[in-house]
Amino acid sequence: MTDKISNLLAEIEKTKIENKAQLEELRIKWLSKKGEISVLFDDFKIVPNELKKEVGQRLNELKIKATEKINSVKEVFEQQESTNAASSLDLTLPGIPLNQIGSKHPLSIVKNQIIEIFSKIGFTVSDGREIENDWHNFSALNTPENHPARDMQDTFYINLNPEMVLRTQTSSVQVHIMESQKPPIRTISPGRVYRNEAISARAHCQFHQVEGLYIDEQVSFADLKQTLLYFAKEMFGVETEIRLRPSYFPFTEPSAEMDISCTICKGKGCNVCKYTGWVEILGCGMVDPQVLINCGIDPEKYKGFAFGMGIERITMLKYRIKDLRLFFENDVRFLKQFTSA
Ligand code: 2U9
Repeated sequence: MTDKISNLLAEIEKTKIENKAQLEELRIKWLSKKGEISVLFDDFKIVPNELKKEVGQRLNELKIKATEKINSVKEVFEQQESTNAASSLDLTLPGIPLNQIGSKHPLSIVKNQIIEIFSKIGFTVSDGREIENDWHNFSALNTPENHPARDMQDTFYINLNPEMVLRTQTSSVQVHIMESQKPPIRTISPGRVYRNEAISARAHCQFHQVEGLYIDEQVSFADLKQTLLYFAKEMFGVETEIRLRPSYFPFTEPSAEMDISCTICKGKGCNVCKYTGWVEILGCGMVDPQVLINCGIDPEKYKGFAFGMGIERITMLKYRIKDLRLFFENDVRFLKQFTSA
């Protein structure tokens, strides 16, 4: 028995393990349940009592040596593997493409289109604040103290300062421009506005507008009409027709609402145009001389036209979206339909 132990110890010490397969082979040979060391432990039962202590110690020593050899070689192989993997990693390779790419929000797509259309005919883009004072949001725009738009039911007032509101129209941006710049002024102001409305498929407490303003020495209603015809054809297709209906706004005189020929039925009549052949898309008019005076511009010298549209309305018409709430819910099933746009 002691000879067998000595021979196996010598074998363990001198054996060179070259690869993982050989390592596994030797682990089974030496240390498995039916391996050579287990067989020796089984034979230990028949060792005479007076030798049990010495043989037992040698047997334990053998088992420890075999286990240490197997574990240390295993560790070396594992280290070699991880350095090989690291050195074969090419960090300059392009990334793996993801299937789920992001998409532009439909309101951004349409807003950018509107900006592009007007920038082709010389309109700049003006940005402004969303929290505005009473003067820029209402008074300068000829909206009197008792006007229903100023009502708490329609406008969000800032609790700490009743002079301040969440802007209800982006024309407030253009009041700032008129106060600080000399005509000619040709600008559009896209942006978010707020109104105290109950949320439904057709109304929301926040939406987006593009308001336009052109002020120069000789600006006429004909210029307004031609500009808006150009816009309608660019936005909805060359075959699109427009019509203007008289209307009223505190900041323009005369004022009008503009319809386009229904893009869905081409004027024949459908449920989108309520069988009229026409769909309203914006409001417009000649800037009221009092608004020019309010902003420090001489109405004897300068005239101007202005228009305003809701981006949601244009987007709903373009993409046949029936519920305004979809724009604000961030539902991926809705948004991913605009991936290619
Ligand atoms: C200045 C003076 C006048 C902008 C205009 C409208 C008519 C209009 C609405 C369309 C749908 C708002 O989003 S909506 O509810 N807008 O009908 N907006 S004229 O008039 C201006 C702008 C700036 C200094």
